[in-house]
Amino acid sequence: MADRRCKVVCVGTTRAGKSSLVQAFLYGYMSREYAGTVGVEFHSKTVFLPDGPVRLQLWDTAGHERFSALVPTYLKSAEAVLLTFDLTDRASFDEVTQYAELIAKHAVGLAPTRVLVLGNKSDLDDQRQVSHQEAAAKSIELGYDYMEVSATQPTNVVRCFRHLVAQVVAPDGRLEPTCMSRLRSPCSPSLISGPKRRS
Ligand SMILES: Nc1nc2c(ncn2[C@@H]2O[C@H](COP(=O)(O)OP(=O)(O)OP(=O)(O)O)[C@@H](O)[C@H]2O)c(=O)[nH]1
Ligand SMILES: [Mg+2]
Repeated sequence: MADRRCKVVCVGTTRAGKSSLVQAFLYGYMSREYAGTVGVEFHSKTVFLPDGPVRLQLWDTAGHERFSALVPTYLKSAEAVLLTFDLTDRASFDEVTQYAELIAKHAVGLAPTRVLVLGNKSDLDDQRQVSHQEAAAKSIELGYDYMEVSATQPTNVVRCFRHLVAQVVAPDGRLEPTCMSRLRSPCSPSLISGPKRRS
């Protein structure tokens, strides 16, 4: 049983793939059928880090605007945030700025290192509307880290959750050892780190 708990709030435009990423993380697969989240869904899973187990409490919020009033409530007690957009949908990337404003307003004092921007659906490279460089530059400008993921394949799914939790467990901004070694590997461009600011 893990003593340490970490509350992660998933935000982002509707259909960006938040619930699919959570499913892929929890079960290793996702359903292709779209079933929009109604309000918010809660899940939990223990992640084993070098410093010990951490019980992850995942709050998967609905991106549809009719539920937008709920998001601030969950951001208020977030210890970490996954901000997902769809790489094949320019409009969802444009909303990253609005979500960053929401985070700044409601997750008061949350260090930017505890926010990870995810460009999802990297498997649909031929339909991509946002380049890796542009998304990484925007994330760095906001002080956030950036990673490209695919819930379908899945690619980088476990890694993004582990990276985020490691930021909470080691708030000095250093990456957990497994991430450090991967940063030197050929897949390293998938994780771009923003400047390490403290709250
Ligand atoms: N090709 C591809 N499709 C994906 C991926 N992730 C999600 N999808 C599809 O995108 C659609 C939306 O996925 P959801 O996970 O329901 O999106 P959401 O962000 O939770 O949406 P809301 O609950 O409305 O906020 C579904 O049809 C998924 O099958 C991915 O990595 N690749
Ligand atoms: Mg959902």
